Amino acid sequence: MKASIICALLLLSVALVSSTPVRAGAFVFSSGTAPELIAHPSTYLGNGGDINVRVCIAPGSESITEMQVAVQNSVTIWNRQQAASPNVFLGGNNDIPTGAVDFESTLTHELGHCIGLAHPNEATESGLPAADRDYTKTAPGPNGVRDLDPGSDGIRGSADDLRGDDINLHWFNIGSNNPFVLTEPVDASTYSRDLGNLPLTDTFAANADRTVAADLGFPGTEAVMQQGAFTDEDQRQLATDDIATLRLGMAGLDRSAGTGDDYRPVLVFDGVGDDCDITVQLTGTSFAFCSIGAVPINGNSNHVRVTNALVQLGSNSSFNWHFNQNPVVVLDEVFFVDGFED
Ligand SMILES: [Ca+2]
Ligand SMILES: [Ca+2]
Ligand SMILES: [Ca+2]
Ligand SMILES: [Ca+2]
Ligand SMILES: [Zn+2]
Repeated sequence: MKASIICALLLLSVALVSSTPVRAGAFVFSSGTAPELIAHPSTYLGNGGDINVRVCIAPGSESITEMQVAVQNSVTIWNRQQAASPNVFLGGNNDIPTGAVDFESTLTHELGHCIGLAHPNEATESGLPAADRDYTKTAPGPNGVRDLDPGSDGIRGSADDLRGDDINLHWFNIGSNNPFVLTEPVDASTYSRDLGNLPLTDTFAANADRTVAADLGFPGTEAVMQQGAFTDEDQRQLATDDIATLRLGMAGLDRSAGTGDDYRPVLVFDGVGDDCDITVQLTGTSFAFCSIGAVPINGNSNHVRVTNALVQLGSNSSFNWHFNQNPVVVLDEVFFVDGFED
């Protein structure tokens, strides 16, 4: 039996957007009062092109030497934007010792938070019991509670869920409501969180959870941003939902792909230091913890950029981390074909 462990996502503040802490959506800081909010990496100021996002290891971290390859791999994986299916490898299908937790898989999830992505599921911040956390990310809506009915297929988070007045926060592709298929161009003409844009037979946005994936014909696949890690689990490659959400942000402030404000985040590993956009530290007793703030871009309350991102993963004495030492291949060509080829 695998033990499930979960990361915490601490949203420190959004200056001028909300004076109180808000819950995460498919984009961090989206909420029932700001469901359309899109969060961008810290260095996006509304101008198009490549934007560098520097990633450092904190000088006071444990295991600085051991984590170098894994940190660089996570950086490469986000830059590469290549979806894999399957992308979940358990037990004998990975290089992780039994009982160990994969540092690289966990860090890749955390880096997603640092560049604006939230959990696509009703994660711990929903307050729901573990069994219900595979439902699609929402705000409770007017009745103040999350309405949870898995529908006739019995699968939580699938397209036939009945969610009452819950406010959907998960962006879905308008044509298919399938988080494991990418619809081009990725922008607000093809992706929506308005349930009125669902296919006629669907009642809610489908989540990118592994059970839903298997039901849709993509076994062994799950969004990296889905909360919940297991021992002896390799989830080092992104799924389509991760990339679609990131690319929706990359369409820029006008939410239209192919215009001048489009950008591409380029994460840059900058060694050991404390002046980076994202700092990674191994310390403490919490499993994995990501704290971020955000500020509006150009006074636009529906677009924020993440600030001061700090990732803390728990100490080796509390967690049995496995540090991957095999560099992933950098495929430069996929970066530049048609701008944003996946
Ligand atoms: Ca293993
Ligand atoms: Ca269902
Ligand atoms: Ca509700
Ligand atoms: Ca644009
Ligand atoms: Zn998380």
